[in-house]
Amino acid sequence: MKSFEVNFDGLVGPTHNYGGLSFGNVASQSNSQQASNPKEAALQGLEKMKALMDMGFVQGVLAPQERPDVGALRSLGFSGSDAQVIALAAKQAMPLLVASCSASSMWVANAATVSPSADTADGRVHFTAANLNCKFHRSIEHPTTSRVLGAMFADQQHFAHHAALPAVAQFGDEGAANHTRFCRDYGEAGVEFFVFGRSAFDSRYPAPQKYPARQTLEASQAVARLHGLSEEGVVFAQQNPDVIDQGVFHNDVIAVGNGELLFHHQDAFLNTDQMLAELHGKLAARGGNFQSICVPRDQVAVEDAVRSYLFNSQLLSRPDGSMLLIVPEECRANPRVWQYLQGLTAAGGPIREVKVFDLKQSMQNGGGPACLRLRVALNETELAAVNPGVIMTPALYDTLTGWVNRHYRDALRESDLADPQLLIECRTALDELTQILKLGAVYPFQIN
Ligand code: SUG
Repeated sequence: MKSFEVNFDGLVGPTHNYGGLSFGNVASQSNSQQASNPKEAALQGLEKMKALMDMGFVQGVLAPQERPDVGALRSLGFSGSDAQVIALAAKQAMPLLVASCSASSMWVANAATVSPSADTADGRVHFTAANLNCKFHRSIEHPTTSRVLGAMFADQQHFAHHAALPAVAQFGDEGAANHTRFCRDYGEAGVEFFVFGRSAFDSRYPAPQKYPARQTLEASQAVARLHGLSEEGVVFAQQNPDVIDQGVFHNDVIAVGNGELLFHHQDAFLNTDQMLAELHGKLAARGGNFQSICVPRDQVAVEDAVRSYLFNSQLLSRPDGSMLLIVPEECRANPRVWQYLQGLTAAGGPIREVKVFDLKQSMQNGGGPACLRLRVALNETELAAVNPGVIMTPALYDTLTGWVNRHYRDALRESDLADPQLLIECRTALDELTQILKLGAVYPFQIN
């Protein structure tokens, strides 16, 4: 049976703004308070989805969330009508209003961890929504994420959904941003690679000194258990704490994998040789031939990787067996990174082509091409069981661009977040979106 890797991209929400909310994420911190352009952000994302669809990849869409999250503000003690809740928060605790307005659910690589049916004990595709509990503005995403994923992958015969892990730092889970799957073919059993930043219960693992390690070993292990993965089908590895302290807040800022290939920076991991040997051995036992491309620090420094998001790229398999790398414009702007990429594609290795996309609106908050997509490997039967409303088509692209152009503002500053009209605009847009994507009622304003 044929199988596919489907990329579900997060549609940028109408409140996209630069809140400076993510300590440890260099772009988020340095662009704080700048004016954003939500319309441009959403259109840039849609452009990438369309381009992948046009290249023949199966492309999906993941809906944004209702913001400001009035329910989250109410849970923090603000009361009255929705407009009063927003006004009170703006007056008394602006940082909380900003957090409740974040469109951060666009970075759907953090929405969940997904294990394809070929890897799981019960032969279903498993999803665990990420608790994202390192940052308040992201910790409020998972209830709606679960409802949206449930509406997209509703057939229980094929899809199993797990609630987010307990919301404590010991089980900090950032979803697929720290998870990669290696396989010979998407439909065959593979090796799932979980990268963690620290251990919550075992002090032998070093931790970063400056910035938080968002993903714990214990969270990764829990997800692997929930999904029914076998010991032969998983590898756990620790991220190098020094690179977390340089702004690598997720592993997908320093490594990307696809098929049998891991593309990574020299400084990405601890105990790299041992880890590569384990990946090689486990994939070989599944009939695969693991390969890795290590980018040396003397060609691309960690700082260049963080600024350009070279590794926050999409590594895609083409029908002829070669691979394509989708990178953000910032890679072309960095001479060392661009030179490295020229050499990489000329070298005759598996990565033959680089395509560049302008995702500046998202990049300024630390979200590149890889952050914007959730990968779901599906066989033909499973793909047929996905809600067809969320699969990108030329007609859906036209509908969504029209929808964005009608509902989104082209400038948003912090002071605009206190405007009660923004909530009304967001709800009006999302109500229409649930009909476009055939999701049913998934938002708090629709179900409460
Ligand atoms: O969690 N930025 C996100 C970026 C997530 C990137 N995802 C992956 N690497 N997979 C984060 O730090 C910034 C929001 C703000 O500052 O307004 C933010 O949440």
